[in-house]
Amino acid sequence: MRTQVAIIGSGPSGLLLGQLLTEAGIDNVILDRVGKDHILGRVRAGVLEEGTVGLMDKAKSGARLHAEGLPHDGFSLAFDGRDHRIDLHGLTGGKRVTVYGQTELTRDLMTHREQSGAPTIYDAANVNPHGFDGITPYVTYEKDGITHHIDCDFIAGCDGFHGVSRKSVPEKSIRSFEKIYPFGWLGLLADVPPVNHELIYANHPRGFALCSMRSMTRSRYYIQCPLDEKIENWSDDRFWDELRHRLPAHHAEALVTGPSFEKSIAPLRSFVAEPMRFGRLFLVGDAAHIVPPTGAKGLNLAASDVHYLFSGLAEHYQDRSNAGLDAYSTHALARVWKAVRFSWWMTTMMHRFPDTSDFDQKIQEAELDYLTHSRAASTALAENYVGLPY
Ligand code: RFL
Ligand code: PHB
Repeated sequence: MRTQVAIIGSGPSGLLLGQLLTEAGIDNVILDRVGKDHILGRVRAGVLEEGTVGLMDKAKSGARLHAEGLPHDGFSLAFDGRDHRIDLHGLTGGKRVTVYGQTELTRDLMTHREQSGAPTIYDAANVNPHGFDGITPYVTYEKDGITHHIDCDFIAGCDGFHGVSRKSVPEKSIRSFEKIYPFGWLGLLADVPPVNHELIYANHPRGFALCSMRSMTRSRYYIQCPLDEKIENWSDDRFWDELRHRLPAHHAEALVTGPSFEKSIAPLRSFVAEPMRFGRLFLVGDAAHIVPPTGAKGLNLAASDVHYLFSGLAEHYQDRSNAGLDAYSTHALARVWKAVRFSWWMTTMMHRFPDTSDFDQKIQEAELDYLTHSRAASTALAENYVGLPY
């Protein structure tokens, strides 16, 4: 088999890149080691920047997102028993975010890909990129006991943090930067109306909490937990009690509870691999970088990587110029590091760290007080939250 771009990974970055390429008349094949239902079963991101929404439109996959996504003009920071609203719309000159689940975005891209007839190979075992340091790269995979071979011009490594693409690069050619946080997030999904019409990020002496949603009838809640916490120790009742403790009283009283249908623990990490290009192999999204979810940036960074790579590939095929591809790593990393900084800062400001000294605690309180009372500081937060330009 031969294609122009072989894409490893059928998560949001692989699917979005694939759809943009297909719309531009550039052949591509997507390979994933698992099946469609497995991918759609992952509950992850919920907040989309305007740039991400724009890319979904460009990929002709944005119709349902516009019909069902919830535009949010602000969110609350809760601490000291009170709510402080960050007016995203007012502080950024009219920008907003859209609350729409990653699962739904992925489903829309998959549906559109099926309609366009572009090939996706699910349940492909032992996917491996080869020859990307030369001019004849190819990808091999196994399916039904047979080894297959796909010749291509370029390989896009969209295979997430645990994927094969980054690991295929010789160690001496790649540098990584990492920070592990001493806690995780315990998340729950339930078909109950959200406690507030906007998101609430709460800093409480018992730990961080986040009230998010997927629709006006489906809520997504998170609480900070120790890294060694076991999911089986958390009944729904225990989760709801703990969440109530961490919210200002008026929210705790308004909280509607019900049976959960998903509960999981995610560790928090910041990670960046540099560079993001190795000859004809490009790393995209979580394959190249991870951020803690506090700033809602992971999926949005995957989308901005896709923007830079798609522009470079379109330029290559349509204008016979490699300028965009040559600049991919530099352009993508400049935006990545700003989002890594923002996510680290939000995480540091909103969580309780096990080794916090009284001094550190006072600094955190002063920061929150400054942030919510200074228009300049709130603007910097809002500008980053709605997404830096690309
Ligand atoms: P994905 O989604 O991990 O997809 C990678 C795909 O590659 C496949 N794969 C392989 N295929 C073939 N061969 C191999 N060897 C392979 N290894 C892996 C996998 O099966 C998979 O299908 O990466 P991608 O596409 O780069 O997308 C990144 C996003 O998923 C991620 O950044 C976000 O979910 C992060 N994130 C959030 N981002 C936001 O922008 N806003 C949010 O509100 C937000 N909340 C979150 C989050 C992530 C969370 N968790 C659990 C990590 C909340 C949470 C709790
Ligand atoms: C979510 O809805 O899953 C979500 C929202 C905001 C975040 C992280 C996760 O910062």
